[in-house]
Amino acid sequence: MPDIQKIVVLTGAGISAESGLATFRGPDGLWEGRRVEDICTPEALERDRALVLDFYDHRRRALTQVAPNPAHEALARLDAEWPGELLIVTQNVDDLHERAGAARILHMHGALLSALCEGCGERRLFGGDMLDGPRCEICGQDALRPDIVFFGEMPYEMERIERAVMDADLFVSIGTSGAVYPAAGFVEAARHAGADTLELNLEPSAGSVFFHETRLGPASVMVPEWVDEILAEQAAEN
Ligand code: BJW
Ligand code: ZN
Repeated sequence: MPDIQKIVVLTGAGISAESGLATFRGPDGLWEGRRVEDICTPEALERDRALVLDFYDHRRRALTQVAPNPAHEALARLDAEWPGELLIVTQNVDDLHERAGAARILHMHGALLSALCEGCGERRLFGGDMLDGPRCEICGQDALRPDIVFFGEMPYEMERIERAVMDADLFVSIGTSGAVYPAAGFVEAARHAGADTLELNLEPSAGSVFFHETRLGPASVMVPEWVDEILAEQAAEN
């Protein structure tokens, strides 16, 4: 492998599947018969606010029943031990990367444990239920919604992510189907800018052809193997 300093890791629902959180587009997909594109929109929130708040209240409560798996733990180890630049960009709204100990992470699609006030725009840590829940602590309005990026909304921290992707020496995608943009386009951007690109997934994603290498298997096995490998290579070079 050429000299690698700057790594960007993109994670998706597949990394949390073995912790017991359902993916979106698999046979046991999260929306059971409904298309994610139909419920995860600002229009759905406007049409049936209670349904959407209740859906995310259930998901928030489910977080207490799950724990990080060896894939989250391996990325936290990479974060602790990698001496160069690292950015873990997760599309996931769970907090399993943080609970495993990762610090260099951002949630581009928002977070279940955060509330966004439609009245004043404030984002706050939030651990309870939103349906019949509290008012905004800042402006007092009854306007809290899940701090989740719906279809048609701009993902968080795009400037920072795009800069990291364009600068990366290595771009690694883990457990994502490559069905949702802009995340699905990161591999082409990184490769075009000169990065090595690696995919770790259960099956080839929609964008598999854009990766230099694809390794197929469960994240709990493939991610620790890759982290061991890259840390060993780094140690051998120094
Ligand atoms: C395992 C495993 C194991 C299983 N081990 N692997 C037409 C063309 C192109 C784009 C568009 C278009 N029309 C509209 C768009 C844009 C739209 C979009 O992409 N739509 C597509 C449907 C086409 N995107 C947007 O609207 C985004 N915003 C936007 O584009 O703003 C404008 C903009 C312009 C310019 C620059 C930047 C922005 C917003 C997207 C918001 C997505 N929100 C969601 C829901 C939020 C969270 C929630 O409710 O939980 O985010 S949708 C859902 O999909 C969720 C996920 O983060 C996201 C991606 O899913 P993911 O993680 O890939 O999961 P799966 O289930 O699809 O795949 C799991 C994978 O894991 C599979 O491959 C399995 O094989 C694998 N796996 N077990 C390893 N054990
Ligand atoms: Zn407010």
